[in-house]
Amino acid sequence: MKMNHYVKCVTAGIVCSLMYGNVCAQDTFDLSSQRSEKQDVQAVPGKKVDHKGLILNPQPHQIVTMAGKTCNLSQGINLKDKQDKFAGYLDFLSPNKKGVKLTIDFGQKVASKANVKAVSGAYALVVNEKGITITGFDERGAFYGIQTLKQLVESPVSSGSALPFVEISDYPDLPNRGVVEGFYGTPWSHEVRLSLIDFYGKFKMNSYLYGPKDDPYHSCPNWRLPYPEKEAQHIKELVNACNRNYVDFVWAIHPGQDIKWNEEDYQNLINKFNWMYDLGVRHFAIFFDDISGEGTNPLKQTELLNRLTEEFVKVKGDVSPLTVCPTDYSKLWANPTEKGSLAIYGKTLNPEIKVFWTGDVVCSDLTPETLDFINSRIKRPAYYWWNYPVTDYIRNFLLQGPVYGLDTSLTANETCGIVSNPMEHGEASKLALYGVADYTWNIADYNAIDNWERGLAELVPEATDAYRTFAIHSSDTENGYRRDESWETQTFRLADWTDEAANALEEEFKKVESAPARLESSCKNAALINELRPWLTEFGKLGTRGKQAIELARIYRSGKDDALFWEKYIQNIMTPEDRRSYEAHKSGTLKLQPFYENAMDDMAHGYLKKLSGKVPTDYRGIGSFSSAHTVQTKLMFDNDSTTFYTSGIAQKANDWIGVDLRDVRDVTEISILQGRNSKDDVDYFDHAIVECSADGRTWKALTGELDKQYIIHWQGAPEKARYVRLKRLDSKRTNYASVRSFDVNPLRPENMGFSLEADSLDKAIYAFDNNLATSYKSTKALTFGVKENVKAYTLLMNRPSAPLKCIQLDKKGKVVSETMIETPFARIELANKNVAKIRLEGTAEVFEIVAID
Ligand code: LOG
Repeated sequence: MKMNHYVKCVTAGIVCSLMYGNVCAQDTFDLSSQRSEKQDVQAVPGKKVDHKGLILNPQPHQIVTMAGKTCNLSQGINLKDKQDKFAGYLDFLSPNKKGVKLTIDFGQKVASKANVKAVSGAYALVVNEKGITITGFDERGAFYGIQTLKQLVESPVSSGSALPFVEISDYPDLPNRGVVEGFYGTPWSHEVRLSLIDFYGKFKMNSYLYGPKDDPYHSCPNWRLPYPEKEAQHIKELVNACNRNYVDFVWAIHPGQDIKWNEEDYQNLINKFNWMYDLGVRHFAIFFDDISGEGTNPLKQTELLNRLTEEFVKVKGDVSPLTVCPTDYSKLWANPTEKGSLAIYGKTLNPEIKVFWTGDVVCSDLTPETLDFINSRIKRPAYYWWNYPVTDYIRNFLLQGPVYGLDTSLTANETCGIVSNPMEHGEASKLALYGVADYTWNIADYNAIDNWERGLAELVPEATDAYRTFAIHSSDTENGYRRDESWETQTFRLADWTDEAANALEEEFKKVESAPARLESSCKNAALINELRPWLTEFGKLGTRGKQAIELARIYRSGKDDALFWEKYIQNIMTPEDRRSYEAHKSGTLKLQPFYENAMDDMAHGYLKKLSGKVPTDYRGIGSFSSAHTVQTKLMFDNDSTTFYTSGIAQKANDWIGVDLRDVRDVTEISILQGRNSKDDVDYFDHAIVECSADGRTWKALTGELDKQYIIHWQGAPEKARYVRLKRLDSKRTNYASVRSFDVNPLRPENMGFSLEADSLDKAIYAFDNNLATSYKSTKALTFGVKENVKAYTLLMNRPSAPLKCIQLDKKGKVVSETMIETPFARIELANKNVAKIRLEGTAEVFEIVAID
């Protein structure tokens, strides 16, 4: 299981502009109108480039094309494989003694003649009248030259056989580039791993660290045991696949949770390494992340690594230097002092050992500052473990956005390499890895948007546009490591409607609606579609309801037909089951779903206000956190104490979470449930006060100081207020803040002002709460007393499965009239002044019974 500290960790890296933080200083103040869907995410840098049909990834460092001249491959190639290594890699070309000469060679001598940079993986590829020449600095370099040649052949510019004359001189910026399978959750399948290893080779990534948290033989409890036969066979195959792709297969062990610093466990580790060695493994890592207890001791950790270096790595002779993930892998909790474990690593750890770092927080951007911090302590360029596109902390999301947040001025002097920690969905992770491959190879030229555009086409050439539609709206995390999403789509609040904006958005929703079918029918990568499918299903539904929200808004805006509006409105609301399915596989959380939510809510509010003549009680969340003006706050008002609103960032001085009652009201009772669960939760204000305000500027305390109180209740003489809030007082706590429910003036059967008889009285009040967000499912009969001066009722229901009997009764219970109701929108005219009660018989979901005076 994931460690608890994680929630704390992801908080600090998110920049948050506290819109409400200084609200008191503003002149005009209307919290509800400010409640837009602004979110604090960094925009994606870069723009799409016209590559003139020459698509190469990673982007080579130097490429010179000679216009108009081409090399004709239709006769095949005559291979001069100087060191007899690559015949098996050229299946994209056909051999022919009379064909174009393809010379492949490598080694320092030939490389220096061909001006190839002296780093592993560097190569030159020349296509000219003499034929094709690939020169690698080393064998891996020559292999990379072949990969570039293959991409060149497959590029549209070559139309299959007419290669343009080019001179490419290329090399990797960082010595270590690749992937750490280091997530919690279902480890990748063998097939997916094999497919990914080919992908690494194709895009010049050279490192695959094997460390899935939920492989018991990597971690506790079985790290001391050899792999069972089948798994061992698989490891062998992975090593072979990596060797074929010039990828270092780095097998990692995660022993820290129960390691004993004694000779016996040292031998256990050596034994395990030897077994892995026998399976072909030549690269090893030790991960000390996410552990507690003895295992975290940095002196013991470095002692172990140094001893393994002497007694295992050097003794074997063909094993490369070790890699380690320290327990202090993020600035968030790393002890920065001389006595801290990072400084101890710096002083004592063998300088050849690579040390991982995840940045300022667990999932964070790669910046020169964070590398300064770590490198000055560990005394070597850190190995960056980028926790993207990993989703083990948000398993209901799929991250399909561009790779960005990696500084483009960095060099190998600051970082020895970068590995991405991907999603448990291996195929769906390829889009991000396509970007990581590009960035780590050629940092300064990295163009995030352009890479993403090329990646989409590379992965789903048959339906790139549909995949793009899905991906652009499936990028953000909603909470945690925020990513831009839907950046080409303009959404709006109903009050800002223009036909032009509405039509454009409607078109986009139609594309969203049709994307799943377009992908299902065209995309040839079945494994990818299998991973995407649950999200695609929800995505299509989101498209439909968004589109329908716009159609509905047109009816709403015309204001002509209340019955028609209601018919269409109920067809477009999400049932609790709809919400559960959407929650489980979310996309469009930054703009599309909020548009839908806000549009439906705004219409419901305006519609009910028009029918009832009163401001509806669909209260809204407000607060100091940036997420406080988003639809996420609705979870405080859903009458479900298992769902909660969470700040999504660390709490700090003066933070608050509150409610906009949408009108100045007499506040007499407030009930708040803090935290995500009932006890021992850390995500709450442990020192707080409840306040209210009529204007949002001056606040009046309603309670005293509340200490460590999850359940808060206040009752008192009426206070005129529009806003109520729970405000944090002095505290050392830096966790998120979460609220499960925030009830103001909760309705009760006894304070309704009329009699009520129903199967479930506490739920029957939802039919009279002047709020369309709640409803009551009546199964047999609902009977309510008629208040004085009421002339009629408007009934707003879900479509009834069978007609409903509406019986009007006098004081003595005698039937005055009986009618049948068959439509969801119905008006009940009182038969005469003696009618004292109304009984609705039958099964119906009642949203609201609106009394008309
Ligand atoms: C774990 C990692 C996990 C990631 C993202 C590291 C070094 N370790 O907080 O296994 O996938 O966060 O949730 C981690 O990042 N710990």
